[in-house]
Amino acid sequence: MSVEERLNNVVKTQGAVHLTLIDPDSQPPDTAGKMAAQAAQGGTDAIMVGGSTGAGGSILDKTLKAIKEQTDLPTILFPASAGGVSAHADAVFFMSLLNSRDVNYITTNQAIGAPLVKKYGVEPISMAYIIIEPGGTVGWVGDAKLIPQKKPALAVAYALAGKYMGMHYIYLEAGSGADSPVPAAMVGAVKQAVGEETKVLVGGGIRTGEVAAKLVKAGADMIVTGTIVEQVSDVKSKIHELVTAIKQ
Ligand code: 1GP
Repeated sequence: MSVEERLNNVVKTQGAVHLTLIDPDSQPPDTAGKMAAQAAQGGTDAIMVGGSTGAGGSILDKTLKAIKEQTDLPTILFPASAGGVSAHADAVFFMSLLNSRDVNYITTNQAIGAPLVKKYGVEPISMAYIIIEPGGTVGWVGDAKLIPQKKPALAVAYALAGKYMGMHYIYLEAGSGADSPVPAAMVGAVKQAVGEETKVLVGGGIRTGEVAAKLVKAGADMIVTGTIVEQVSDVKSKIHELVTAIKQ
């Protein structure tokens, strides 16, 4: 079964997926492996690996290897550029930053990275990446024309464009460590527009089970959390809190 099928199956049977994002730039590979193992014990469904800066090359490879050694969970690349492709991952969120002003983040990095994805045999999962205010580092790096929190219709328009271009997943991103996550009303409007088959991921600034549950209730199929894993001492308990809040 492909990683995409596996995730979609979790949505179908458990109501929602939880993804743990690990930034290779934030800790040594062995620590990343231990964090992933604890996240697995807490019930997360897969490990995303990537970051806006300093997340490529040998540090990326070593981080993935350490995660693979310590868990059986699928690993999914979350690349900021073609430099975020590694042969050691199971899958890659093959994204286009639809609301970027810079063609490099819409198609050029994708073209540079695509032959590597093929050569390495990493499973591509097509994704529309849409950055919402405040946007954080990724909004700045990706030169995104940030979607205002109070303009759900703009997020819907981009999400539909992604779906009509054939993307299976839509990622609504508020930016890592955002003060406020993507509003539930925006998530609901996007999910209603794209329908059941297209999966909606939400990330950026989600720190509690309560917030995650609200977003899933509004229509999110998958919740991504990253920063919180770096901040808590008990990763397993925090992930357990998030996972139990969003699953049926
Ligand atoms: C960032 O959406 C992800 O790309 C996760 O955000 O680090 O705030 O959990 P956090």
